[in-house]
Amino acid sequence: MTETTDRVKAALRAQRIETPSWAYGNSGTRFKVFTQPGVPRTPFEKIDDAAQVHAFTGVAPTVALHIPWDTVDDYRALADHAAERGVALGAINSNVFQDDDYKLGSVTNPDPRVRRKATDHLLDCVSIMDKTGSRDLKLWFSDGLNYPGQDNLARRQDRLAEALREVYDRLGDDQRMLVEYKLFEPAFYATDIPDWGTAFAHCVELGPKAQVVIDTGHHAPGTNIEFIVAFLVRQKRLGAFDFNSRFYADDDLMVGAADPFQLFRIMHEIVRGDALKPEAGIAFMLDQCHNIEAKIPAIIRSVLNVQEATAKALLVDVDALEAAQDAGDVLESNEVLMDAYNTDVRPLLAELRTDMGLDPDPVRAYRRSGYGDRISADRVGGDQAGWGA
Ligand code: AOS
Ligand code: ZN
Ligand code: ZN
Repeated sequence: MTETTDRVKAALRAQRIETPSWAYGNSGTRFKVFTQPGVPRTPFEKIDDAAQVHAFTGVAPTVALHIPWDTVDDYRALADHAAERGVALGAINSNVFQDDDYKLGSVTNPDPRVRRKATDHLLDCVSIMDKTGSRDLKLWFSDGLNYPGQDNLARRQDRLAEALREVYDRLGDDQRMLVEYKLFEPAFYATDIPDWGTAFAHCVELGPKAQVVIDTGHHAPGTNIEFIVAFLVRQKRLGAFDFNSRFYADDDLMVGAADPFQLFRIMHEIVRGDALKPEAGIAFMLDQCHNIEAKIPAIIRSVLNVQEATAKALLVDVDALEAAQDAGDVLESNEVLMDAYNTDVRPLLAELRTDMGLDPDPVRAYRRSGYGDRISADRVGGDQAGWGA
């Protein structure tokens, strides 16, 4: 038991979870943005908040940026600021969806001028990565069609491939592009990268620096996401997760809140594929919006939820599972898996945090710290994240 505990603790200690800058700002739905006191007014303040999440959890040392929401004059100064706060800048998220020009698409737009503008933005993002030291460019396209016949589906794939190639060729040796797919929204009839298969095919065509991102909220209800994880890990094409949870659509709620069992199943495939360690190259990012709950403690809660699912996945008795699978024992295999899922890992995680010099209860420790009261008093006129992504 001690040996297992030590192994599980070592893996959890090495785990890294990236938080998104936009989750710290105000966000909402198309009906209403409820503003909260103390939200960051600048990218620098978003980093200050992200540093709190890392300080209380010990496993969230990087912050993803979004361009242009986090545009600053001096990216090196932002990176230095992050370092002073004990964190670093993570993935750069591009934005080719919020300009009027993109009504009919960005890189797939029928108008070559708009395509050029969108591709140039993506290239600019790579230049920003050169300054921030970020490894990953995350590409999400809102491109798609609302009506059959609106545009030529196949030609849009050609335009997409052309833009991706140009950006891919601009990447440095240590940089990657992460291609995100989404079944629907804002386009409702056809999305240009609707599923993992489309993202995967483009990545294979591009080369090894192109990897797929799985946003857990971007599938049809009932999709077996852990299958996608297992497949992409096996193909060495899973670059990142955008973790969040959903009841109906792309809800962007706290990961592990709607379906902790699904999160466990996903992490089980990660552990089975030996893909948890940072060297495996999978970025475990959150992509969430906290519309009604307090943001920093919600992000801390999300990190803890990922840790809990991971701890359970690490507790699966692999020898017993494989023996049962090889023997074709359906019930026993399932029971071995469920035993791990049903384990209360909270005491183990509390112990780990104490070992790491952290408070065993990060959410309450954050609340007690008074940081929330301080930012509410100090920051007046906090900005909107940009959009309820
Ligand atoms: C949109 O639905 C996607 O989830 C994007 O990953 C993301 O929220 C956006 O790119 C944030 O910048
Ligand atoms: Zn996403
Ligand atoms: Zn999304």
